[in-house]
Amino acid sequence: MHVRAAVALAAGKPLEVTTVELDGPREGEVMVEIKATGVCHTDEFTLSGADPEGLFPAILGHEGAGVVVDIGKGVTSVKKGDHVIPLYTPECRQCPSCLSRKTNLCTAIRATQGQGLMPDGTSRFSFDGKPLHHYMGTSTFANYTVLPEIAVAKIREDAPFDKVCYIGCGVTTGIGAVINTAKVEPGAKAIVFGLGGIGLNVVQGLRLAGADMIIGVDINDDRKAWGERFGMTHFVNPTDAGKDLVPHLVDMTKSGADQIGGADYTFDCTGNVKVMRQALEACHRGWGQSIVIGVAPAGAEIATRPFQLVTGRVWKGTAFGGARGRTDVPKIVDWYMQGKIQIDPMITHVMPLGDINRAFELMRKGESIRGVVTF
Ligand code: NAD
Ligand code: AHE
Ligand code: ZN
Repeated sequence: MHVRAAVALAAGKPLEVTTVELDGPREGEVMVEIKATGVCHTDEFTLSGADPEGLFPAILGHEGAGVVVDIGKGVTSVKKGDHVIPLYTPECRQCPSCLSRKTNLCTAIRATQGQGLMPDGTSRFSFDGKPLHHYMGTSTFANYTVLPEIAVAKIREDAPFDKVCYIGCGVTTGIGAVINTAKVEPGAKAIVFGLGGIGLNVVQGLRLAGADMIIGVDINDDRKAWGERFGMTHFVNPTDAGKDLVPHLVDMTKSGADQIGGADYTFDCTGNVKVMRQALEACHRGWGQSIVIGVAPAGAEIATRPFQLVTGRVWKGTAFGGARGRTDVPKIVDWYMQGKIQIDPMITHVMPLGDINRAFELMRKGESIRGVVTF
């Protein structure tokens, strides 16, 4: 069938909005009509050419929501008409990783997903008779897409697509990093580096977890008001603190008898490896944990003095906030519908597919929190 899609033809080029061909779902696959999709910084990271796994031409997009319109042979967990959120981290519940209960990183289809292909090694999308790559197993920058059954989370039907699409990545990643990965406890002191679409969700996750001190760090002063809106208690612009950023942050966290200072938890939501180092070194000696969320460009490496780890700081990373998608995503949709978490104010721009390049431009300029495309 013909579908409307934004195609990434080459790295560094704007997406081309055009009509492409989509084949129906094969065994174990479902076709989803995408109703809305967010644009995450990871889409920009891949489009820019910085992603070592980036493939072109491809249909990007991994933060969608929609309706199942067709199912392949053997599909049992969803049916036509179900509302779903595509999962770039699937949950097969059978692979060694899922069965370990130690990680959300299901390995059932990761190899083919990284090659831009469906699990059977082929693509469902084509353009001018040539195959197009899928992206992160989701390819939500199209009004219809095909996904493996294990890569969709069934959600309640009263949830608005143009809001809950954000749960497909940003919301779950930020809140999940706090709850699942760091396991932040009430009263904790935390620092969030980067107050964009992910960092603000870390902030609201910290508030939900009962953190006492939530310091936000961003080079964009406009982000102070944004952070405060979701629970941030202090703001620091690193440009003002200069080289003394880490000691400045450590000083801010000193209190009473504890004159050592340092945060219980820090989160990198920038993808900048220098910031990742600052985040680790701003942790409390003996127990502080730093969670890497940001995705760094090909070739980038992190560094610190091993002494930072010897003295008890812990460096961790998280993908999709440690969430098991089919199990956890419907619950996060419920939290939104119950008013426990906010999404609406973070969606600063809504546009049709034809304007999708504007969502990328707004993000590059720091003028949006989340741009959402509706179909
Ligand atoms: P964004 O562009 O909305 O936000 C990034 C923020 O970081 C901006 O506010 C920017 O001003 C700030 N920033 C940039 N450089 C900084 C610096 N040196 N110091 C302090 N602040 C700085 O991006 P986003 O959508 O929030 O994504 C953030 C990162 O998280 C990206 O690297 C993205 O690829 C990654 N990500 C990872 C996961 C995961 O599962 N691990 C999921 C989603 C996104
Ligand atoms: N392909 C990149 C890494 C990209 C990456 O780390 N992606 C995150 C999700 S970012 C969502 O916005 C992720 O889930 N990683 C785990 C995985 O299996 O991809 C690279 O550097 O090669
Ligand atoms: Zn994302």
